[in-house]
Amino acid sequence: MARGPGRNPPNGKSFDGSRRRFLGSASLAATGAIIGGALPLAGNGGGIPQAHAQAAPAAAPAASKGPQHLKFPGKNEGLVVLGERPLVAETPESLLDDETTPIDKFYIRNNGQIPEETKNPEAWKITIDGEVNNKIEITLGELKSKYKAVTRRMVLECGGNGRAAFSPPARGNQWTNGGAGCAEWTGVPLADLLKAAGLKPSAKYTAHYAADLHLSGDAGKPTISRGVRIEKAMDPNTMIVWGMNGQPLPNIHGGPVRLVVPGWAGSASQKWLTRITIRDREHDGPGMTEFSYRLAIKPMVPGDKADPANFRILESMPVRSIITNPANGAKFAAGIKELKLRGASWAGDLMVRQMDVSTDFGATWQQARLEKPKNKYDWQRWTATVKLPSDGYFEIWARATDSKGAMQPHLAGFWNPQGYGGNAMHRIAVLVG
Ligand SMILES: Nc1nc2c(c(=O)[nH]1)N[C@H]1C(S)=C(S)[C@@H](COP(=O)(O)O)O[C@H]1N2
Ligand SMILES: [Mo]
Repeated sequence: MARGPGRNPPNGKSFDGSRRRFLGSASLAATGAIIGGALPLAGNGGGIPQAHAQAAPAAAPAASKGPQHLKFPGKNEGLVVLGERPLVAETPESLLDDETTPIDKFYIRNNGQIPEETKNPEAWKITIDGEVNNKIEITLGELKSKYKAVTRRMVLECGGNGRAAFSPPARGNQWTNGGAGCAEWTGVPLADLLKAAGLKPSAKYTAHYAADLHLSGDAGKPTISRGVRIEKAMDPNTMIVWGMNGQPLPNIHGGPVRLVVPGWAGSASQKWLTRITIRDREHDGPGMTEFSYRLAIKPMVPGDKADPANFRILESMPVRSIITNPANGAKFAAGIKELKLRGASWAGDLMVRQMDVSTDFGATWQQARLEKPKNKYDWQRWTATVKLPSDGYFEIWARATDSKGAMQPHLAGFWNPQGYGGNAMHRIAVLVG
């Protein structure tokens, strides 16, 4: 098969990721040092510890062994491996406690093979073609010298984040809430390049291509190729980036250069970016069709056979919040009467307008203190101090409400075969005394 229209010869060679092992020892999991899996959460099917309940689908035979921790150069061993080939790892909520997610704690999502790191990042080429007046071919070095760089702190979130809460289980990586992170991205607005290229009136949609090889090794098959409506591509927050937290963008996160399309499913944020083709219609690359990154228009019966005609593309991600401290399963000395909580919240293209917490299974709620974002698409950190009436077992529940009034539900609703849009409240269990 010939290479797809937008596919450059890869700038870097790929190697077969299957020859590497990314699993660390299970010892961390066993000690419960990072995630306290030892305390059960109430009401989720007979007191199964949450970590196990979430890994229950048949697709995850490792469930009984507990979380499998990541072993990867430069990465925190608290990350949990959801898949080895392709490599996918999520960040437990308690590791998302930093204002800016450090690179070592940032989640990893690959669909294909991980390319070998390029030896000459400045010579990396990006092409912009399709429905433009002037096709652009630019190296990363030229991009850095010709355009004005900006830095913004923005959330990147996998479209499937929250999927593990669906019942019956939905197909795909069983993300809990850890398919998200918030980093400082440095690069140029994609709009600046599109303006230089000159969009034709027919320009409707983008199509993104990259250098990572398909798992099959077939160079003619894009691993994943998604796109966005031209309005989103022209949003000044949609960026081509080469810097992450002040460092050169690491290879595992798509270095030397990637897209960041904030607020929308992370799959639009093409890593190892080589080409953007402007199309006169919705893109149809791998990841765009049937049930991929799509939600049911007319809500369907959970688990039923789905009809592709009833699906529309997922764009903005739903409102979500996490408790980042304490960790699920934390134990406290007897007699403490209050608990300080910290967390994060975000809402796709929207803002979070209110954050609430409960210590009594949602019978009563208390408003948390919500911080302002640094810039649009930054997450909003929150804090709260809750009183505990006695020693014993408590659950802390957290829920965010977005700027249009939508609040996180108790359950992952609006079931769809690949489990998008699941934004159930985050719950942790704690034990006092
Ligand atoms: N080239 C390429 N880009 C990609 C992917 C991929 O497999 N290949 N995965 C996408 C998905 S599904 C997500 S959620 C984000 C993950 O980015 P990260 O690994 O830096 O966290 O990258 C996106 N960009
Ligand atoms: Mo993703």
